[in-house]
Amino acid sequence: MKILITRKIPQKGIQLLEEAGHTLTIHSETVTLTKTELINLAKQHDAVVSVGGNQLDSNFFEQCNHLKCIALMSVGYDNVDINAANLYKIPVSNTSDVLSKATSDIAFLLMLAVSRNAFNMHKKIEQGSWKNFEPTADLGIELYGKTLGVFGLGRIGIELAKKAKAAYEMKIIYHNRKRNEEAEDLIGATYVSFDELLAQSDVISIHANLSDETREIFDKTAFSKMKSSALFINTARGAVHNEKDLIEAIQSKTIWGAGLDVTNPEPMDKTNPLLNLPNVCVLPHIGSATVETRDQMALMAARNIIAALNNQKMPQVINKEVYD
Ligand code: 8YV
Repeated sequence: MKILITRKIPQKGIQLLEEAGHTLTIHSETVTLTKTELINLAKQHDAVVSVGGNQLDSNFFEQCNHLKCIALMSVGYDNVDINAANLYKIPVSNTSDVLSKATSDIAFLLMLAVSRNAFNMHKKIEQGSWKNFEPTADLGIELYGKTLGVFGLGRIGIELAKKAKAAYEMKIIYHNRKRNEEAEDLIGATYVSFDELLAQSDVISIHANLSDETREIFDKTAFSKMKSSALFINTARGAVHNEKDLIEAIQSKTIWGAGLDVTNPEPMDKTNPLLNLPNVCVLPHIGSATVETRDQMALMAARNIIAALNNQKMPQVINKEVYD
């Protein structure tokens, strides 16, 4: 069968697909396919490994309804119109779980970096503006015994909570659409309302999917309900927060600071004021970017494709309903 891979992926995934006897078209690692290019290429293939944020919308599915399956090399699937995939009974899989540890590491790194204003201190040295030790300057906030509020407690949030408890004995609260009782038992997290999460958290970390419900849920009103010493960490999707409102909240000292691995758009413009605000650390969406995790993601995507092309269920299928 012919498989389109929309960006170069780690060799382990490519090898598995080739060993299974498939013919691969691997698009460039650095150039993003336009919607039209993607459709035209997908029309010539039986399956697609979608890497990055390809917009797989209703038009894509209408035009490419011949596809046997799509494997995403990501856990997030906000770029896919699942209803349209269902309409044409195309199974879509993701790479859940394998990136939870690596992504939660980045959330942890940002939490600590923001609490100690690490990125700006680095810049100060670079610019030659750090002169000498000042006992009352450059003070951070300690995380020991503080409250971590997880917005969207799933696998990544659980991994972060475990680290925050082990390192800083942090108390864990969370807000989800529905309670996650398994996670409550595992990490001793307490379910709270959205407003309670905002009011009680010293650190809020986002681990929710981007959906109509969560789009820009962290806006001016939400920031105004947070502690003035609070840290806002987002490693999920940039559109979960309103960037203008976040800038204003930090400039007006409504909150302490923010750590972002995701922005809207990506890449963030280099003139964005967030890059020069104190207590802000920005990274270029590297949550899953480790050798080990990317290998696992590529292997998982490949295994899902191989299963589907063997007329078996994709192990990590998102839209199970296509098999009903
Ligand atoms: C990927 C991600 O790096 O899995 C996700 O949802 O955001 C990241 O792991 C990105 O989507 C590229 O595929």
